[in-house]
Amino acid sequence: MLTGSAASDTFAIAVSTAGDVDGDGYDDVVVGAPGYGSSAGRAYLYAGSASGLSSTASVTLEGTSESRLGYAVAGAAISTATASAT
Ligand SMILES: [Ca+2]
Repeated sequence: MLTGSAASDTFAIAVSTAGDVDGDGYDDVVVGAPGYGSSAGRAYLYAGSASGLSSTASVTLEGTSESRLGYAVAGAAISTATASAT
């Protein structure tokens, strides 16, 4: 089970398959939590595997104040984010 860091995060208001971002052959999932940190927002990438989805985010992106990052997420967005995080 995946959970946000606080009730006000609105964790998982947006969830999308991200495709196979890390290229290991298993589809990964991106989850938005736009309410995180006084509406700065966060987006999390969870890696898929043979045993299922990881319960720990492999990538966490955080928005700036009031930006509500993660209000909507899609595979293309997290692919760009991953490229800048590596
Ligand atoms: Ca993958």
